[in-house]
Amino acid sequence: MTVFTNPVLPGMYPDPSVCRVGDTYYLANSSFEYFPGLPLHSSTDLVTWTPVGHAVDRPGQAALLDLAGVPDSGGLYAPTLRHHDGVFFLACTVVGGGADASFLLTATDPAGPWSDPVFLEGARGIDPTIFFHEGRAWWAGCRLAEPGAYPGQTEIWLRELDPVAGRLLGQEHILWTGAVAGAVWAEGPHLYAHDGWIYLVAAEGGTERNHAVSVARSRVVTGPYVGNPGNPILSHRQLGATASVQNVGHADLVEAGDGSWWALALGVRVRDGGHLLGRETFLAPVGWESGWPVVNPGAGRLGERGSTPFTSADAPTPADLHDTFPPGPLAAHWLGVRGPASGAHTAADGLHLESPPPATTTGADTGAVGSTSTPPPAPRTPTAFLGYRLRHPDLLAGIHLVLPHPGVTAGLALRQSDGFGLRIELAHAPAGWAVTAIAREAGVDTVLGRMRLGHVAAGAVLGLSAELSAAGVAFSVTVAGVTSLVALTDAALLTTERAGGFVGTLVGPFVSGEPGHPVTITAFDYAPLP
Ligand code: 6LW
Repeated sequence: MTVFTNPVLPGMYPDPSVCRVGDTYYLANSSFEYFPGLPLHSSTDLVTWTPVGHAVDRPGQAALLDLAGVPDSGGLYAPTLRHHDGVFFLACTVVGGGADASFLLTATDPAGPWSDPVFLEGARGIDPTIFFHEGRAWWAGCRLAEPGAYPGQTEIWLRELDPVAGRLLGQEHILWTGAVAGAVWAEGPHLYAHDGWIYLVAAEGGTERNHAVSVARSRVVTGPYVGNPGNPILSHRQLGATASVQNVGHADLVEAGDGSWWALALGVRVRDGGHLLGRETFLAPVGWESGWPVVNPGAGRLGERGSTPFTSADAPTPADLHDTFPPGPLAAHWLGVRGPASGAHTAADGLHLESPPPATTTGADTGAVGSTSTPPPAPRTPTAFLGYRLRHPDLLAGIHLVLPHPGVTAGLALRQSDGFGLRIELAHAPAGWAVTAIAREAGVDTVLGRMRLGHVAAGAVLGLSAELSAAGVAFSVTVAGVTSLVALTDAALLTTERAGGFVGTLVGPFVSGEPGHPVTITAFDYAPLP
């Protein structure tokens, strides 16, 4: 038995999709504009999730997907992961780039290599799913109904799939428009065979407070589907604004080896009316009653805790991180924005992070990949940034850096989007070195606090940190072993409720200013606070 606390996969891991191969479960999540994209985890107990890699981890894949051209919260949406005949299939959509289309990736080992994307002609909309049944393969997706009976009405459509050629075949079938009349965004469909029925599980209500999961069933995959009279089978919308976990929806079900069923769904942890960790992956048991799935029987919502009857083959991933950027490839927990962070290199003394030249950058925070036909959504300063997912409501994160060249600015950023974030930065002004804490809201920077350091010896190592708690975000600087508070500020502008979009907050080092002067970051530390 393994006891769990929800979320089982904390931090920005939305739109979970899960499949089982023998005793091992594999999980895929959305990753939007970040690279490497489409994180994959494995587990033997459905609780302890170990990173196994990313389905999009080559610059060439990012270029084919035009990741460099996607806006904030565009990019790689809601994937579906399935395993059939020894092959992993991953269906996904890239949104907002030049490509803006659904595609298929395949691999025989989830750790890779994954194929280049195969774009499916005619696969309109988002949230594709794949279903292998009785020797045939099917592809379903979600798109706006045109014309819809009301604004935001979507339809779940289905066609047969040739999984080898990556082609849709035959006639299209409209399966479902959602359970509740007037509900927007029936989306995130998944199909399952159970007890002589085909079940269609889909989210609806939108990924905000009204999010929910509903189910319909049919004797044949092409329909007609009849809704569960007990719909929705999962939501927290009825709990009201004070619930600590909200926006629950977008579930994928999996049958365990012992015949038990489980759901992985997204939810958000709310503090002061908002969430800034992004949409996280939660686990719930699923029972069957009168031919319909019941999520968390007897409770009807996600539990704070629970247990599975399985044991883990892996040790849990430690919550603390002390990364000294050892020579070699950058650890996969580091994310680049819209492509690999090209200004980042590991060396014997740590990370060398260098501002990209203005002429070749496509925007903040990115080592651009591929060609960019779409202009960036907002003017941005060329910045090199590496991001690490925040996973805890209370945490301390910091970097140590060697005093940089006076022509560059280096710091620690809490990134929500290009337009929204908080940061602390070290820069040289005529009066000497100064550390400044800055809030960025809707693209406008406001100074929160500044500390003049005056003369600092060349080669000195300084610390910059951000402490996140119910009190807000405290930015501090450490010079010669003395730590001083630079600013204490509200964390609200890191929340999705304020910044919009689909992603959680990342923390990590950034460098802007003159190219050609890499800044040495000797360590990054992250630790949850009690
Ligand atoms: C995704 C949709 C959703 O495509 O949010 O919560 C969208 N569900 O299914 C972005 O993650």
